[in-house]
Amino acid sequence: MDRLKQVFKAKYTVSVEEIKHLVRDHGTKVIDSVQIDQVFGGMRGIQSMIWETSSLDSKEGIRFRGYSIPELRDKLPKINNATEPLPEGLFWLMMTGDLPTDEDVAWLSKEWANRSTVPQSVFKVVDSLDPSIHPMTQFTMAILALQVDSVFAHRYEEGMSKSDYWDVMYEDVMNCIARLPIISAYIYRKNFHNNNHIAADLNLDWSANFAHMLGNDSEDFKNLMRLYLTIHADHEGGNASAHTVHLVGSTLSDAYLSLAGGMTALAGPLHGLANQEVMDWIYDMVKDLGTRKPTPDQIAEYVKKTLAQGIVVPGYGHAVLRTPDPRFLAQKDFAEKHCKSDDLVNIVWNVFNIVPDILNSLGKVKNPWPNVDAHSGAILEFYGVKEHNFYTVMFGVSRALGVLAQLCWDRAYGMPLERPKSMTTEEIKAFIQNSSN
Ligand code: HAX
Repeated sequence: MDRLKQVFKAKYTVSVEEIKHLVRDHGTKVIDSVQIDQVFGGMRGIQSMIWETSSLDSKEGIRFRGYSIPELRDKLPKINNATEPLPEGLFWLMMTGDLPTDEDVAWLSKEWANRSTVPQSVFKVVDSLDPSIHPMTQFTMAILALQVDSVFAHRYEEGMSKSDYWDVMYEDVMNCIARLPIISAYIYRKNFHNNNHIAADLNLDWSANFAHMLGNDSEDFKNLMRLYLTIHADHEGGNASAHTVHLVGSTLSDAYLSLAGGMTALAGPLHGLANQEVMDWIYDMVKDLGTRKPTPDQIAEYVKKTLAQGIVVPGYGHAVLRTPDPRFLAQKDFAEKHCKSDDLVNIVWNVFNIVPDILNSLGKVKNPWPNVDAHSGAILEFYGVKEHNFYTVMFGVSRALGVLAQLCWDRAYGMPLERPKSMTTEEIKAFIQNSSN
């Protein structure tokens, strides 16, 4: 049993025992009662899912196993002369609840490199796809094609004890994560660089190798990738991509099928596609105003024009957060150090100064502040990744870390098939009538 698997097994064994007692002794206590406006309102705020890897506070933002993003940037190992933490360290933390050592992170980098061979059939699937198919759709199809190697699917077909589910889920999760940078870089180079592919350098860590395969070997870009792939990894369980992975996984679909489901949710414009929408919107603004250095007044006018057209300002607002997203602020901090004179980065910062007041003035937006997607594109573009419709794929590579770590926990806990109850409007009306009688 490998290093991480051993620690994971020891941790989940304790947790399973605790949960058994907790449910036995307190199972009938009520956490939350559900209101009718929540039933019609996208189930906001209903607490009904276990998610161990991270937790979201509306004011503080995300905490991974109790650590905020600034704390992670300080405490997670930065090996290989990195100035940002390696996502390998975050994955270890999400899997075990413990901060890893430098040796743990070095081991995990090597382990993912060893598991990174992508079956040729997956490249053939990608090669067969028309370039007009959105990169996020291509990415999802490539993940589905990777399922050919699912250890869980093969073992289940042979007949496997429930007590082994966690073990094979772990194997699938590790293999899948190891291969995602390779398939996404392949999609990138196929679509945007004439099929001119760059071979993996398996001596590099997971993010540095991704940077290398995308085509930028600078140390700054490698560090950006380490930061980017760390901060996008998880946002507790209720967001659409995470929840979808959890739901699909609850049917005993394997890690690949579950992740592909989550990626189709991430591909929506109200979720992960917002990073593409932000840059398209900024480009439209620059074109409309005829300058890459718009004044605050010009930006304000453009924002009002967008709203008057009935279009949301992309990158702003959130279903849970009520302050500027710490993931936005971490990227801003990085940009201040590395690209503070860039025109597009400055537009992002000026938009940050202007949009919240305008959104507040509408009187209906619950969170006028920027989310993670408001900043990422401008920095990626600075480092040469200029193709906006690839940005959500990069988000997906990172998001896999959190949702797949949680899938390991789901299997270790023996989580049941998820099956909430729905109601018709007629039933709600009858309920209101009965409760007012
Ligand atoms: N611009 C204009 N109007 C906005 C807005 C924005 N950025 N954010 C919210 N609103 C509007 C809503 O459309 C809604 O209007 P209606 O009542 O007319 O339908 C009203 O304000 C109330 O919405 P809310 O309760 O504040 O927000 P929701 O929880 O319903 O929605 C969204 C949250 C993220 C979907 C929303 O803020 C939005 O559409 N933002 C822009 C898209 C975006 O950036 N998405 C990425 C979110 C983060 C993420 O998942 N990243 O991957």
